[in-house]
Formats: sequence, structure tokens, C-alpha cells
Amino acid sequence: MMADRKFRIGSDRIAAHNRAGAKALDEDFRALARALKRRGVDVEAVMRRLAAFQVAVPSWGTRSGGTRFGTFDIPGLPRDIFEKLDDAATVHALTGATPKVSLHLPWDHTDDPATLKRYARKLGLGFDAMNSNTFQDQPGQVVSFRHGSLAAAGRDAREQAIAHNLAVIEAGRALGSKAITVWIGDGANAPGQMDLTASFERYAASLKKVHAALPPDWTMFIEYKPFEPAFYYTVLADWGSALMASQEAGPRCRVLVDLGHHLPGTNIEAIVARLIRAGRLGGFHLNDNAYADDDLTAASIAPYRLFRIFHELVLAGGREKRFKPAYMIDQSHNFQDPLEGLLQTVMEMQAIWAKALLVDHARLAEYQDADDAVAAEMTLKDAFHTDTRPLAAMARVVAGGAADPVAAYRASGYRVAKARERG
Ligand SMILES: [Mn+2]
Repeated sequence: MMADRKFRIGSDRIAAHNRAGAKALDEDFRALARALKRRGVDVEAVMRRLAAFQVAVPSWGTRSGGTRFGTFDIPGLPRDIFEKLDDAATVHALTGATPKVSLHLPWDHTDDPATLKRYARKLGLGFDAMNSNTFQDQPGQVVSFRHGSLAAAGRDAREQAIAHNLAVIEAGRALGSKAITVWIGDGANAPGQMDLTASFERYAASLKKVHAALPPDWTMFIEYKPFEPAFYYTVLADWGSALMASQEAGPRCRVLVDLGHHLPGTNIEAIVARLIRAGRLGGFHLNDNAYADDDLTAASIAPYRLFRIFHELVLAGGREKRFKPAYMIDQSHNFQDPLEGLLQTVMEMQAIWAKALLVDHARLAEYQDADDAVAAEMTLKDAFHTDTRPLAAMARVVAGGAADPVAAYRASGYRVAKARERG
């Protein structure tokens, strides 16, 4: 906890990195701004909205991810929640866009939340949504979640799962968090194993009890997933079930869209539009998938899909000023340095968010009204094909971050220093 003796990427180092690339960035930014102004884009407004785009870093994203077969660690990974915060602060220092960390209980449990909160504040960090965990058993647990948690047939398991969620809310309250994310693995592997109606009713009733314990300024997110760990039937498998459950649970229960939690070919932006229409879109877990729930880095496979989702969000933000979904990275870094994966993802999110901000909504609406499919699609593509990286880099520099966070991170020798420090 001796923050001062730890290796950090300081603002002087970031400023030196930015100075070295300042001339090139300035040239690229000016050229792009000129081209955008010619297209009628208010570049200053885009830069303001780009600067406001923030993404939460998950505590577990600072360590190596893996599969059920194994996880391969590299030297210098964080050993506890304090070191995870150090790494999250590094991502924020380099991007200026990740001021909040999302914790997972019990993985990030602390007996001393006041010290953890103080430490985070010293690093300039706050706490995003708290994640509960009833999809595995913990040492010393009284009732097993083997046959389910919030939706279990057994009352003991359900009550224990509800109690865990209430404890997570309490822990989050002590840290200054304002939300809880609930994902359950409840489901069945064989037809007949579980009553499809009764299991959903039990789940909704449990959620309602958790919702009743929410502090007044808190939100609850529920996350659906089509399959895994259960392979035949999942209680909360899709957005329709999630919408129903959120409506039954209470007004502050919202649906969280994890991009990887959709079967191939699903039109996610249409789901997003429907959830916005219902007033129940809570936020996103950003990642990507090529086949199933792969947890690949966000936009690595389908950047145009993410652009289309962001486009719906920009539209909704234009209609409703208070519309503010939560964004959190939720991906697995199996082959890369986790911090490089996070930095790369934030850069990608900012660039794609900027593209979505460039869509000419007035022109698009005209083409839609005129049933001009080609011109309408080309309006979206005009924005999508624009190389917005100079806008994103400039936004980072203005926010005190690095023009190129991955390059600055590599040049700093951070991981080597951490390997020495952390053993
Ligand atoms: Mn997720």
C-alpha cells in the first residue's frame, strides 16, 4: 500500500510521448477537421461528446484470462485488489477515459473497504457496478449452487443467493458504487430437468427481493446469456426474458447487453433499440465473439456491428438528454498483456464512438423517408469509413492521456518494472 514507491507512468512521461508525436497528430487532426467541416460536421461538438465517453475497467481484466482448460500468467500481473487498482489507474492515466473500476465479489473481497476506497481515490479512481457471483461455490459456503442460485428449486439456495447479492450491495455502498450487476448461470442440461415456467418465476421473485434492498440512488443490471454453463436451457437466456424480468423486479432494474452473449447472426442493434424504447437499457459489457461467448477484445471481429450499436445509442442520446448507459469492458486477455488489451480496446471504443458521432442524422432521416436504401446505407458508411483515430488521439491528449496509449505503455517498461516489484 506504499503507493509512492511503486512504478507509475507519470504525467511527465505521457507529456514527453505526446510532444514527440505532436506535429504529426496536429497535421492529421487539422486535415480531418477540414474534411469533416466540409461535410457539415460540428467538430468541436464531436470532440466534446468524445471527451465525455467513459468506459469502466473490470478488476479481473487486469489479469490474464483463459478458458476452462487453463490460464497462462505472465510475470508482473497484479496479486491483489490494490495492485489491480494500480493497473486500472495506469489505463486511466494513458487514456483519460477509464476513471472507474468494476469489482467482482467475492474475488475482490476486502475486510477494509474504507482503506480500499481511500486508495482508489488517491489514484483518481472510483467504483463502477459491483458484480455478484452465484455461479460457483465459494470455500465454506453453506448451500451449494450446483442446482441453481436465484432461480433454484431449493429455497435455501435461493435465500443464500439473495443474501449474497444484498451483501454485495452493502460492500458497494461502502465503496461509493451506485450499481450491482447480476448474472446467474442457472439452467438445465436436459429437457425435463427444470420447469421452464417455475424457474423463471423463482428468478423474478428473487430479483424483486434484491431490487427492494437497492439504496435509492442505485441501479441494478441483469445480464442475459444464451447458453453456458447450462447447455440446454438457461433461465435468463435472451433480451426478451431479461426485459420481462426487469419489469417484474422493479423500476430501477435494467437490462445489460453483453455483446458476446448472442448467438451468431443476432441483430444486436435492434435489441438495443427495443430496450431503449422500453426504457430498460442499462448498459453494455464490451467484448466480441467469433463463435459463441468468446470474450475476444471488443471490435476485434465485428467493428461495423459495434458502430451500428453505437449509432443507436447516439440517436437515443439525441432524443433523451438523460440517456446514459453504462459501459464496461468484459473480455478475456489470453494471449496479450492484459493492460495492452485494455488500452487497445479503449482506443478502439473511442474511435468507433467518434464514427457514430459523425453520422448525418438529418440526411439519414430524409433518405429513410424517401425509401432510398442505397443513400441511407451510404450515409452510415460515410461515417463508418472515416478514419477517426486523430479525433480519438486528440481527445486523449486533451484529457491528459497519451496520443498512442499502447506505444506509451510499451516504451515505459511498465510490465518489466511490475515483474520486479511484484515478484
Ligand atoms: Mn459480461
